Formats: sequence, structure tokens, C-alpha cells
Amino acid sequence: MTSSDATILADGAVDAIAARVGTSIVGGDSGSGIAVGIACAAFNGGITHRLLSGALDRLEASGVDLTDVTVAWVPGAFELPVACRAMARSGAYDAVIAFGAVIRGDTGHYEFVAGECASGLQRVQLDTGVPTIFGVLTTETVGQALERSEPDATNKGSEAAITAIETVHVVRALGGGR
Ligand code: INI
Repeated sequence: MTSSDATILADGAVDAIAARVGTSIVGGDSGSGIAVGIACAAFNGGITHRLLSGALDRLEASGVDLTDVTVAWVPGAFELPVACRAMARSGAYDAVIAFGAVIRGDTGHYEFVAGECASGLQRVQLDTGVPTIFGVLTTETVGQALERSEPDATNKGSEAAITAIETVHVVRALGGGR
């Protein structure tokens, strides 16, 4: 057994828990009727564009009407929280996604940019109740960032898109959201 075998949620595990408790809430994967706001950093834009493309492919494949998607470009990852906050507060989106790429080799202030971006985005979703997805790569090297934005099923933008949809379903079922 590899460590990933041990950490992946096993087939049937969620159903087994559901059979034991009063209520089990699981995020659906249909994007039908879901409006999404996306903020994307232009810094390291070769990477963030790959994340954004992966996300749009996955949103579309999940049933999101791309005319219900807004993309706002900001200069860098540090500016993502303020743009996401504006989108979340507008009441126009069921979920917001932030795309950025902070690469340690590029900057002496990696921790500040990456850390403030992450905590700012968490604050946005807790303050507004609108799911705000952290689609920001924080890597040691450009190679790692390229690897995580390959145009395939491992693309982190694609992962962020399905995370947004699933979280919208869970938050709605719990009586929250916009
Ligand atoms: N912004 C990024 O999105 N990624 C980085 O790797 C990065 N580096 O390396 O500095 C970066 N810096 C810019 C920052 O996000 C702000 O745009 C800038 O500090 C102005 O507020």
C-alpha cells in the first residue's frame, strides 16, 4: 500500500457513514444554474492562463453556462483577495475562484505574497459566506508550477472548478450561500 492509497477516501466510505447518521450532505457535481466569478493574476500569466483554461473546460463540462462566468484580471496574487471580495459581495456569484502562481524562486517576499493571498481569500469566504476557492499555486520552482497546470485531469484549475461546484451544493444544503 502506498501512502496515497491510505489517504484517499475509500469507495463506499461516504455511504457507510451516511447509513449511520441522521443527515449526510455531499456536494453534487452539476454546475447547472451556477454563476462563477473568477479573479486571475497576470503575474506568471503563462501559468495562471493554463489554470484558468483548465477551470473553464471543467466548468463547461459540468454544466455551467460560461456566459454566467465573469473573469477579472488583477496584477498579482496579492490583489486577488480584494477582487474576490468585490465579486463575493456583489451577490451575482454562487462561488468565486482565485487563480495565481507564486513561485519562491521569483521573489524574496514569497511568504508575504502567498500567505496574505491565502489568508485574504479565507477571510473573503468567511465574511461573505460565498465559497471562495484557493486556486493559487505556491511552488518552489517554475517546473512544479508547470506540472500542476498541465492541460489534463491533474490541472489544478480543473480541480478548483469542481471544488467550487461541490462547495456551492454543500453550502446551499446547509442554508448558506448568496
Ligand atoms: N505575484 C504573483 O502573483 N506571483 C509571484 O510569484 C509574485 N512575486 O514573485 O513577487 C507576485 N508579486 C506581485 C504581487 O502579487 C503584487 O502584485 C505586487 O506586490 C503589488 O501589490
